[in-house]
Amino acid sequence: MTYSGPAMAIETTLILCKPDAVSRGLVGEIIARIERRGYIITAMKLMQLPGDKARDHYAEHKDKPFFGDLVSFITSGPLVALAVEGEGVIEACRQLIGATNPLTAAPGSIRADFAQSIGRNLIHGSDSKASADRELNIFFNKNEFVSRKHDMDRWITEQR
Ligand code: D4T
Repeated sequence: MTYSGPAMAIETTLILCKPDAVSRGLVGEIIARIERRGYIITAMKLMQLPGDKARDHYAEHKDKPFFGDLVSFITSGPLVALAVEGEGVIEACRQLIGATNPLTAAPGSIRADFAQSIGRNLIHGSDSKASADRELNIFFNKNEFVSRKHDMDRWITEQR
C-alpha cells in the first residue's frame, strides 16, 4: 500500500522584492531560493510603485504610525513583483521569507540571512489566499500571467 497525503491546492502568491532588495542586488538570491524549492514564476515585473497602489497594497496598515514611512519606502525606488505558483506556496513563501522583524526571523530565512531592520526587511509575501488574490490584482493585469508546467526534461535535453 502506498501512502498518499491530502491533495494540496495549487495557489499563487504575490512576492515583492522591495526597493532595498533591488538596491542591494539581492533579487537573484531571493528568486533562486523560490525557484530551487520548485515553485514557478508565472508573472514578473520591475517597476516603481505609484503612491495610490502602495496605499492600496498596505491598506490594512493605514491607521498605523508607520504607514507614512512604509508608503514612502515602498515607492522610493524600483521593486520586483512576482506571481509565484505551486502547492501550498503561500505558506511556504512565508516560511522562506521569515518573520516580519528580521531579529525574530527563523535562522536560514531570507530576512534572517540578509536583513537587520523591520523597516528594511527586503521582501513581501502574501499571508493568505484572500490577500494573494487582492494583491496580485494590484500588481498584475490578467493578461500578464503565463501558463507554465513543470516539464523540466524538455528544457535539459532535446526530446526525440
Ligand atoms: P510585508 O507585508 O512587507 O510582507 O510584511 P509582513 O506581512 O511580514 O508584515 P506586516 O504586514 O505586519 O507589515 C507590513 C510592513 O510594515 C513594516 N512594518 C511593520 C514596520 O515598518 N513597522 C512595524 O512595526 C510593523 C509591524 C514592515 C512590513
